[in-house]
Amino acid sequence: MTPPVPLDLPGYVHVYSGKVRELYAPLDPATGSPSQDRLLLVASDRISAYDHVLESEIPDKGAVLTQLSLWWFEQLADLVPNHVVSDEVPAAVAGRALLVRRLEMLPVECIGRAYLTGGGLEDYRQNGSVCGVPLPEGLEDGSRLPGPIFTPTTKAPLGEHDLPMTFAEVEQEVGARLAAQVRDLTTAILSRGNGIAAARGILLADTKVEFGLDAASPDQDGNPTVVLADEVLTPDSSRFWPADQWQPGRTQPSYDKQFVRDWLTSAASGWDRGSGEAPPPLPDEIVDQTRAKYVEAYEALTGRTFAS
Ligand code: Q0Z
Repeated sequence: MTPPVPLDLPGYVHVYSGKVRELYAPLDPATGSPSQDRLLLVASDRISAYDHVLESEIPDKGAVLTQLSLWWFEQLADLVPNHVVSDEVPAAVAGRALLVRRLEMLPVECIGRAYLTGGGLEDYRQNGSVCGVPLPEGLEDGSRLPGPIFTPTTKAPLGEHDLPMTFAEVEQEVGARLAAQVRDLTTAILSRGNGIAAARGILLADTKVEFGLDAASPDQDGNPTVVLADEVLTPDSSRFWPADQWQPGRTQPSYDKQFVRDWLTSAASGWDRGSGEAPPPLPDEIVDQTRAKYVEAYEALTGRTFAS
């Protein structure tokens, strides 16, 4: 796999590459040294499927997800402060980047689940519980859970898979007070998200959120403020399902990636998912249909028109 070349952004230094996003640090114009308290978070148009980053890009995907995340941060602002400083960014990344507060990130992927699928379903089938949270018998792929649950994982290095954590393990990592705080915030964010999405015909099966600490602004008790970071309630961090096609007992169609998955696993692609080979480039028609689904999700959720 060839890693993408980071953009040359004058006034910024590249600090990290994720699968489909990049992090930069602004340079202090006076000293030329990287900022210690700000980051530029840039979303690319890259897309992953079946654990591969595809060579085909989806035009405007980075901008749609950035604008959606920004909109969700506003919808959630009464529940939790967020890391956004500004959407005024270099022209080369206009619309698809945010300037954010640099936080001390908690070493936990905070996952909330409202429906059972994916890794949660595997854990349930083996143990009758997910991350130690006991669940009723008889649930199937896509079942709605009795209530939203917190199913944290470790943050594995890039290329490795995250592992389920129990709540007790999160407590050991960050302390009991913070563990309870991020658990309650994660389920509150997912519930708020589902409340808003339901009215638009979309289910949010699960979501991954990340929190950081802002030591510079202590809360009422003098503890560092817990801040919602990264991206929030985007199709890359959450499973979006069309509500009218929800049918427990099978794999649910994905709101955004279904055309990609269906084509990659069809005879037409000539690709064998189990081969370890890179998937082939997507046909233009699959790219166009997928772009339209991202825009449709953005417009349905926000009630805004996506302007590229
Ligand atoms: C986010 C990631 C990538 C995008 C670190 N506010 C923050 N403060 C400190 N660190 C982070 C954030 Cl958001 C942070 N990530 C994940 C990687 C592009 C987001 F390459 N890693």
